[in-house]
Amino acid sequence: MNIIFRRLSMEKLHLRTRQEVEALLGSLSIPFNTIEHPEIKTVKEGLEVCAGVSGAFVKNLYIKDKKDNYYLLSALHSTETPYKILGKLLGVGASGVRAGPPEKMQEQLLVVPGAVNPFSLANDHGNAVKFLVDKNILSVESLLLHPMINTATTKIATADFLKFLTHIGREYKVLDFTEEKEEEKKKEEVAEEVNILGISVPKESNLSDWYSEVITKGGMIEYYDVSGCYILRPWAYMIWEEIQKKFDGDIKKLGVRNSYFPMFVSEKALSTEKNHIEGFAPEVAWVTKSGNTDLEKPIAIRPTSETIMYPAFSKWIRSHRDLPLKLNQWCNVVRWEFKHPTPFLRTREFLWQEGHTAFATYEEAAVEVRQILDLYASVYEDLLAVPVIKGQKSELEKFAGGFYTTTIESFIPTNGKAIQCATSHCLGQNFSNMFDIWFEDLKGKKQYVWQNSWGLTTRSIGVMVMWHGDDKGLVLPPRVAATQVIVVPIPNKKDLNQVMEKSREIVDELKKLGVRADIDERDNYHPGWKFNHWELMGVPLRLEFGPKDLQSKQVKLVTRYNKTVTVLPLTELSKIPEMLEDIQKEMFRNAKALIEKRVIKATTWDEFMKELNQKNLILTPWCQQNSCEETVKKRSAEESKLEEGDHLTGAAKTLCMPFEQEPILPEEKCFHCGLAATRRVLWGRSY
Ligand code: 86X
Repeated sequence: MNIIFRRLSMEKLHLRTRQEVEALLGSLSIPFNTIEHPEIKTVKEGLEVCAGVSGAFVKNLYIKDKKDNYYLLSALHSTETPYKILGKLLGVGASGVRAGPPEKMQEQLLVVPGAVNPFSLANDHGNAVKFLVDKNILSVESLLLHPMINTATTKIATADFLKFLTHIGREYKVLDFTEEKEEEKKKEEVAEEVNILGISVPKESNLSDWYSEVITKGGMIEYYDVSGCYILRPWAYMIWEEIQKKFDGDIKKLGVRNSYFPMFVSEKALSTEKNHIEGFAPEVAWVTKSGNTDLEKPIAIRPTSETIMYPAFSKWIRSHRDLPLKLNQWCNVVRWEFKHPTPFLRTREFLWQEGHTAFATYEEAAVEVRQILDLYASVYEDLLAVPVIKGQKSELEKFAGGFYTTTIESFIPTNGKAIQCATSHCLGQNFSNMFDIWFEDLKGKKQYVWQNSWGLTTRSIGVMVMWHGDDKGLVLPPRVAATQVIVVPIPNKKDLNQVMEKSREIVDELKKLGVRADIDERDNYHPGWKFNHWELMGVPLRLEFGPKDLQSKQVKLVTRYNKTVTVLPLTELSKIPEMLEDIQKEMFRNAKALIEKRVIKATTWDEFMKELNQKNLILTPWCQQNSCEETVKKRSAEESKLEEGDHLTGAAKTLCMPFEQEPILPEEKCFHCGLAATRRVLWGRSY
């Protein structure tokens, strides 16, 4: 055989005809059997003429890839061999291969279209055409091949065909189409799921539908079968934990301690403070039964805990040495509202902290009111990157049971609605009088305590989503994101292990740098699917790492909020914490610039209504009269153009009198009633 091979290679063997093919097979002692038939042009016709012959009909494809490599593929007629999969198997990508030009084929293989066959490889002396073999071929007994012409078919044992290949000095590559197809199918199914998973409603076109999609598909909320109640999934709860961590630490520095009071309240305790309860009564949820038996007295579920905590305050406070008393609790409360519920923003049960403090003097209480308000502003601005406006509530909008209410207010740029973010009340001595909370001062005189209360709820998470989310899903500010950097390896077959290993190393290094980093190693999803998924989830930074990055020792970073792409050398991963901080600051800076543009000054009713309908907040000089405020509410509702699909109430109300404002000049008048202005007040339609 050695001798024959050498002779053939020296003489440059050519197989142009059936006779030459058969002669070669004969010289190699390979048994074969050729049948003649009319010219066949397609595999289908081939199958018909060979119907009676045992052996597998082979289809042959002449192919070229984008790098100008040429291939001959021999596959079982029943194997699906789409170019898309072929391209992937060859490592040139799904669109990397196509049919080779017929002229080139004739030149290289000396065979005409329609008669392509693997015997023709004998004519390609320089191995310009690489030979690809469908794995399925290797498991059949015998093959049916054209002996250079398509008016005949030769049956030859598969083992003998391989012997032929050895003889002509041919190597071949085995391709497994079936396995690749399965994987492809899986990925296509998943790709379809991306469409289902992706956000289908643009934020601008329907904010409330967009919001529902973002919070459910972004993994924050699961809907529940009690109206107004929602499941907070870990992706949302972890944000709450970040808020808790910061605020809890901050108030502990002020000497506040945590405690826990029961969630149930007797009717008697609840109605101790009449002013306080009056307007709220319809919202109180009651437990009236245990099993089938009516309770002797129904008990209420806390809507807030003044009436639960203050009887205890009364017992605990005796002398000035018991003051200040500063308690906080993290808990749930229930308010059975009948307005349209929205996850986070208006829910029947929600999580919050409620701080309740008691002081000997008004001055101490007043200082704390503002300290707490600053801490609230910091939660919103420094953690959630949501800009807020600090100020004092009008008499009509303040907590009725209290002395005065300070608040932080923000708004939702997309619909222009204002939203109350947190409140810090000075309760004065109203509650201490009702609940009998007093101490003996240094002169032995009975003094009622000065009290504050303050609360921040899970609404904050919803406001953050509304501000920063976009048409691709959530956008989480780095400081609250459960995952700050998601590493997506982009492996190819060749470098699979190296790419995965290095990706894991990158995650470890980031973790050491204090970054909350994670890797998406799932092998049943495309990198493209993963990109969409993590964009939906709002992860601030995506780190892509593939074979090219492996080579050039770098990573690709994509910033979620503005889609910026950065290439970073592997040696500079330590810059990522800074990058995250920059993202945080920039998200806030942008948001702040936006709200500043949307707070418009007005001095006349017409300007006021125009800006209101432009979805802006309006700052006006104001007389601070309840009656004036009531009229503005009514008039603005009547004159409002209600936009369809929006739940705008139409009416404008006061949000707060911002602490930061230009002084009122002596001649300034109320924008509405014309009386002397005393303060500037911020107005808006609100949630
Ligand atoms: C007002 C006042 C205050 C402690 C806070 O804003 C911060 C934390 N509480 C809460 N408020 C109620 O007093 C109230 C009472 C009843 Cl009975 C109700 F059903 C609903 C309520 N909503 C608010």
